[in-house]
Amino acid sequence: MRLRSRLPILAAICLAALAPLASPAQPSAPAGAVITIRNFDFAPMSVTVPVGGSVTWHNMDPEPHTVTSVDGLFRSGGIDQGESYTFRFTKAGTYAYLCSIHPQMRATVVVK
Ligand SMILES: [Cu+2]
Repeated sequence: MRLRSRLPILAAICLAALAPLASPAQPSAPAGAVITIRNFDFAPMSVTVPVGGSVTWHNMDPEPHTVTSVDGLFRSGGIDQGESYTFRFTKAGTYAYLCSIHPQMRATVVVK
């Protein structure tokens, strides 16, 4: 169990060591993503992050929104204008979410 929990750290260290050899197109650290909430839309509507990556939603609208996963994994509560919510994804999968206040606002996070 203990060794298992260290494996992602070891992998990150290995990736960091190899980063200078990689092409510039490849990120050198586990990437995160930022999603802007504006005009009652999530932009971009689909992001892909690696396992262990974080996604931050930033609300630009003068209206509160939420980030609520369809399967119940995460639930931001109201995010006011200028505020953010961050969630770290630890398992691969495709996560559909919506704004619980405006359920027509829907988007997806892919973790792999
Ligand atoms: Cu909303």
